[in-house]
Amino acid sequence: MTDQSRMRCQALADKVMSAEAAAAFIKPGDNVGMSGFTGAGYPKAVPGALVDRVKAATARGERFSMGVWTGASTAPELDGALAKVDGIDLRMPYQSDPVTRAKINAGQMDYLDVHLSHVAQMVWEGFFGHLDVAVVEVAGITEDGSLIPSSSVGNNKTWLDQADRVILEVNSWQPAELEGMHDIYYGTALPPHRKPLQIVEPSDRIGIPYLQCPPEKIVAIVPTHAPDRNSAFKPMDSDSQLIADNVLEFLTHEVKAGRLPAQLLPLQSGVGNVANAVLNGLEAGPFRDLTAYTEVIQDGMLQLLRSGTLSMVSATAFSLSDEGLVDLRANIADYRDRIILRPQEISNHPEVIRRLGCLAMNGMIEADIYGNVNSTHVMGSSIQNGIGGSGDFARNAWVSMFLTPSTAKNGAISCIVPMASHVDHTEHDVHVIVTEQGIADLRGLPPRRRAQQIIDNCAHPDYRPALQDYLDRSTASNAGKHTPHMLDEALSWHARFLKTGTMAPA
Ligand code: 0RQ
Repeated sequence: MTDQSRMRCQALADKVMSAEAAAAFIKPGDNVGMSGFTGAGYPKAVPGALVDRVKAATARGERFSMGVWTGASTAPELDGALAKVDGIDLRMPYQSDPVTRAKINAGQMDYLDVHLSHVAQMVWEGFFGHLDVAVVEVAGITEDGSLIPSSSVGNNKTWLDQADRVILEVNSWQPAELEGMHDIYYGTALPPHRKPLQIVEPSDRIGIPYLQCPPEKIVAIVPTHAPDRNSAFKPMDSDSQLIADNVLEFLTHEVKAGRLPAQLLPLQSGVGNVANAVLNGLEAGPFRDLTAYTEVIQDGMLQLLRSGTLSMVSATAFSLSDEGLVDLRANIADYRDRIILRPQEISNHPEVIRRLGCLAMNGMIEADIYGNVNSTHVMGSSIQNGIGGSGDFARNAWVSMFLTPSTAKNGAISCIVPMASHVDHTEHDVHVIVTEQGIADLRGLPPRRRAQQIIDNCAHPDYRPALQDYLDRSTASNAGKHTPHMLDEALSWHARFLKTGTMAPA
């Protein structure tokens, strides 16, 4: 049944139908732009109906697969379910689903790992082909047909602008108080017609609270009442606590040195447990009245808003655990004036990040001794998630921090290695590396001094002697060279792990 308070537009009433009927508007080979960002605001009904269509086609001996484009990661019932039935032939721009990951790494699905701020302009330029259908969750449709965005914005504006056919899911489970929280900017243009974005504080609004879509493009409206997918955060372990403590100490030191104001600069915090732990750590620190210009709002951010540590946050999506969601729904009247959700091309816009001077804190898989960072590929070849927004922020931040425990897989892998097996963030974009062991502040240091800092301060003691030996022998055998490596040994640590199950020297 349609919830009249959410479906207020009488002119669109005849477009209401079941998910099955709506899914019939999607054809094999279509490119489909879906809403969804870190488990928030993804369509809840049409993907399941699409899975049934794919299964029926397969049973008839036909192939039914699509290009699936989103804001970022979605949920098992979208990414996982469609991947499982081989319904996706190309996925972009970010995923974190185990089934999708396995299909990509088995070579059965193509994946484009794209900077999140680049997606909209690359779609306008046509690099991914034409967008046939948009499937977008909204929290409601107003009397005049304006769309109330849901718990994420992501690329929805671009999907609605570019798609030939639009399917809307109106999810009455999403809080009604979302109305008014969003800032959708309609002034974007391609060069040479671009204008400066007038965001000089994270709290600045430059757009309107609604998404717009020409009514003649809307082919189906599906009422739903279903929760977002939420991932629980792991309980804070001692490594995460130590990393958080190290970040706090660094920020305090920067304030003392006069390089950061007492209210710091707008925070950006990446996905994952370590990032959430750092936010929790800030709660205990001396800082008040902070702001965040970031991509996702995690549990830790809500807690900081509640206590006043954070005065406001600008992002593109929520990324909450079950407890975080209960908190948001219970206190949304209090939070709503201090949260702005924007399209990801604006939340992650290099121009704004550079102007505001964001403090970027992102997780990583490994860093090498010279400061090159791998965020995406395990052992150089297997995609984990994707670069997401980490490059948008790292490249343009005032201070770009990368955080990781010093080892992975119970100590069998050192996250500090001689040479990164894949590079997402070069030594030029990585300012500070933080592990539970300590901090390496690489700013102003030439390569060999960077290497010494990283080995001394960040590497696990079990791996420090071997890393030191690598640096010493590389330096000796390359006397006078700028960034000494022994190419025959550079990736031998990864090769040793693949052969023996540990990077530890025999
Ligand atoms: O494997 O899942 O099998 O246990 O990688 O590692 O320690 O749980 O860390 O959840 O913080 O994720 C870089 C992936 C870190 C994330 C990454 C294995 C480890 C584990 C996950 P299991 P942890 P986190 C803006 C910011 C890119 C996007 C981004 C990420 C799994 O932070 O996706 O920054 N970043 N977005 O065991 C082999 C190593 C390893 C390793 C860890 N050196 N070698 N495996 N692992 N280190 C937000 C958005 O864009 C949405």
